Amino acid sequence: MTKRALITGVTGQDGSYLAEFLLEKGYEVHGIKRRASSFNTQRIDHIFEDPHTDNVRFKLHYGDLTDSSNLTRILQEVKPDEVYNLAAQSHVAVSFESPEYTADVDATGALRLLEAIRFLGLEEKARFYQASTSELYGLVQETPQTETTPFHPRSPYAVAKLYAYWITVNYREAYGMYACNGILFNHESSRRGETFVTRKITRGLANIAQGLEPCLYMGNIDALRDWGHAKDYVRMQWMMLQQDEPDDFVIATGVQYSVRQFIEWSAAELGITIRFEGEGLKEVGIVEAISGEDAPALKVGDVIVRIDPRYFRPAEVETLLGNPAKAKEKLGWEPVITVQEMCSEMVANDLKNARRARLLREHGLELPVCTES
Ligand code: NDP
Ligand code: GDR
Repeated sequence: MTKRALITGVTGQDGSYLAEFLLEKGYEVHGIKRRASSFNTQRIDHIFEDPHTDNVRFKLHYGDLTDSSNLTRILQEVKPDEVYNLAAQSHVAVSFESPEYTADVDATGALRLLEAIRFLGLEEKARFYQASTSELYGLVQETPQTETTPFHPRSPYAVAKLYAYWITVNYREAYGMYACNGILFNHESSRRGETFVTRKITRGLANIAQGLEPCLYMGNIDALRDWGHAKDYVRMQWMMLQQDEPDDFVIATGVQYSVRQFIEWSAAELGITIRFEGEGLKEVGIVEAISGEDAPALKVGDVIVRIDPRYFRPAEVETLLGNPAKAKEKLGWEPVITVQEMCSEMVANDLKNARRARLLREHGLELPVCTES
């Protein structure tokens, strides 16, 4: 029997990789996409199947985590074996600007899905994955963080995700549902949203190197994160739903680096040696040396990184480091792609985009380069 999966957030970074992964495994994959005034399916266009053809295995449904009746109807129609709840207002800084909306989508949204599964009597059939997060640890109580480290969320996003975490545990305990939390540490890729720090850096520096932008404006570059590759992490989301018993798992690499280091690596990928000078808001990143031909717009001494207080958060998560021992032992999971390999992939992708934009500009076919991030 072909297994059927329903993915909320299918148009996002993880949703797109997970959809690819499940299609390769032979699943029929249903995704929920939001109505938008412009196309929002760039990450999944390559796996789109014309609904007019036979044996379509990838199907999209309009929906929103704020709309219970819509979720209930989709679940009733699809009757999935596995539900992956990846949809969220996922930007921590934005959650301070839109706390109520973030709670509605990220906290109540998870409840709406779980309750719809129960209401339809699907709780014995449908296995449920909740996209939980290392942001739950926030002000960390223990390093490295494990499944038993106490939580102390530091943003409206993290507080909303705390509710989603516990409501998932609660439905497992109260109704015997196969419901799991993946407590995932930061994971990135060339499909990462442009306003998350890694992508902002790789895209920003590639644009600067090609003369499309003058400078990268950053917030707290001393923040430490445990970064992995999204492809490794979606494999784990599926593995969690294939066990005999439901459980919660930390997914991380067990290594942490600073945002500053990620800037240095990304610059090095472009042949730029960067030197940081000054302190606090006055700190700048200066080009110290250039090799190769990827940064034709730059010269030694150019200031290409500055600090902008706009990108500091009202409450910061300074450091995160996960211990994935349980996932390794119980599921045999290990990340394959290193953070340096990931950085290299991301810079190569953004350099290709920047070169294309520069060529268009040179031929008078200029595309706007959005620097707001
Ligand atoms: P993205 O921001 O790339 O994707 C979020 C997805 O949710 C998009 O498809 C978005 O749609 C959709 N979405 C947003 N709001 C709604 C809504 N109201 N109703 C329905 N869909 C909605 O996130 P990632 O792929 O990076 O992350 C996936 C999940 O994992 C998220 O829940 C995130 O919080 C969580 N997480 C992510 C980590 C990471 O490092 N990437 C780490 C730990 C947890 P649209 O494309 O239209 O915007
Ligand atoms: P995070 O990711 O908040 O950890 O949440 P993000 O990449 O936004 O920030 C990581 C760290 O970098 C610092 N930082 C900046 N961040 C952004 N976005 N822009 C900047 O200019 C900047 N300068 C410094 C931040 O302050 C922070 O410390 C991500 C999301 O994917 C969540 O959905 C997910 O739950 C967690 O990872 C795990």
